[in-house]
Amino acid sequence: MDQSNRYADLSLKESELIAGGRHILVAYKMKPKSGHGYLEAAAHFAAESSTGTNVEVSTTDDFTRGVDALVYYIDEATEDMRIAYPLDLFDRNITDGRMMIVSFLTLVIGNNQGMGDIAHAKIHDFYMPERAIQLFDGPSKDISDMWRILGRPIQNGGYIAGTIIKPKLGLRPEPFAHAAYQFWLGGDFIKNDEPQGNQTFAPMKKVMPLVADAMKRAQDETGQPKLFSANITADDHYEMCARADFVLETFGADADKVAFLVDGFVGGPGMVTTARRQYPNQYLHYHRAGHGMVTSPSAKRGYTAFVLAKMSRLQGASGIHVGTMGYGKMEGENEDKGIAYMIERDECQGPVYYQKWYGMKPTTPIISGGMNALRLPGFFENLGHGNVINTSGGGSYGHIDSPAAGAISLRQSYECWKSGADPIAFAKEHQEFARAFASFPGDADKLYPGWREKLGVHR
Ligand code: CAP
Ligand code: MG
Repeated sequence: MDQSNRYADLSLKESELIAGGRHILVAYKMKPKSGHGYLEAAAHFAAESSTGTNVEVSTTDDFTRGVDALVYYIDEATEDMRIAYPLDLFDRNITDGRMMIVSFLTLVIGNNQGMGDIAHAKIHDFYMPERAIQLFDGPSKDISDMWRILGRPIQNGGYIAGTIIKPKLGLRPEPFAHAAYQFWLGGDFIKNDEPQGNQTFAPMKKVMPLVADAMKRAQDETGQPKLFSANITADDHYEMCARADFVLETFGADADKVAFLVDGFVGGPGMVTTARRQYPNQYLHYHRAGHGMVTSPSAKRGYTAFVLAKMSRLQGASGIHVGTMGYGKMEGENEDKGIAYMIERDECQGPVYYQKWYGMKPTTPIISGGMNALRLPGFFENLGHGNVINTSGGGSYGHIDSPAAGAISLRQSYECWKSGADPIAFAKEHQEFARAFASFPGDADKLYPGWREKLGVHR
């Protein structure tokens, strides 16, 4: 059945839909299966994603038609399809009238992912009107809270040098806490690796008191505050809260220096929002393991990493991983810097839509995955600033001198870029940075050819 009379209106103007403020707009790359007309398939897609199904139902009335999602733009050649969703379609909390990401996902990327007449469809951008921005929680804490704790200016406070405890799994409580202590002697921020929780060989109740003690000792030793992002991910929100409460109690007077890490893609929006609402005083660290299954450029369904990050700001993530923009080990490209800009600015042009955030707090871009001191200068140059949290696991624990030297090499790398110095010249004056060349010779050969001669390293 061709539903394009009802679920498509190509005369609608995007600028007017935006000015009206009563629609959420979603831009897809959509391809119908062969034998299906583009507009017909698009209209069926909008029907399934809003009020309809594949046939007319007798229970439809005029009000129903008023909340239909409407296809307002198509370009078959580029697979572009844009749909306007009336705000009233979206589920609102009975407790406080607020919006929820789960309802957004259910409609805009729900049943339409399994339709028989659609070859594939993927969200590349979406636009939220001001009213919707008002109805999402947004972050309660942001990077300025971390800068404040670190004793830095709360604007432009700069690079936060972090790591992930490595090995990823297999450290028992004492070696785990020792690894943390060693990094903190040189760096600011440590996160649990996302699989680290309450394994039998490293029970949280044994590990966390030792980590809290390591933090105290490192603070005493260096005279600087330290930060720890504790993984509280769990299926059961009571379990998640039990972990969070235990961590806060354990860190005691240092609990303000604790962030909570939630593996939000595998855990889902409920987990993110529970953490956001139960612990508004803690920095919420959104880890996104698994996202590649939908966000990878090779995936033709789901949504992009840009969309994931944009949703995380609405949900209230204080920070989210945004990849390394082609400088690390995970998939990504230089142009992914647009992801960082969208979540950290108050207004920003996305791939399709210009989004205003109306004062919603920013979400920190967290840079992670195969990074080290040698790769960072190029990364900062591409991004144009260093107001990020970076976690370099291998890049710290792989430094040949020590994890503290690894941490210091990261900070020096930022200073090198910030001062506009030539990395080789800078290395001659900065021992830990120089030793990063010998620690990661493969990267050094690639990024700084001739480094051995220039630095006088002959082994
Ligand atoms: C990085 C990491 C992170 C990835 C996730 C890992 O370790 O801990 O989980 O960064 O990717 O397990 O690989 P290394 P993304 O620093 O040792 O590479 O940040 O893109 O979500
Ligand atoms: Mg990890």
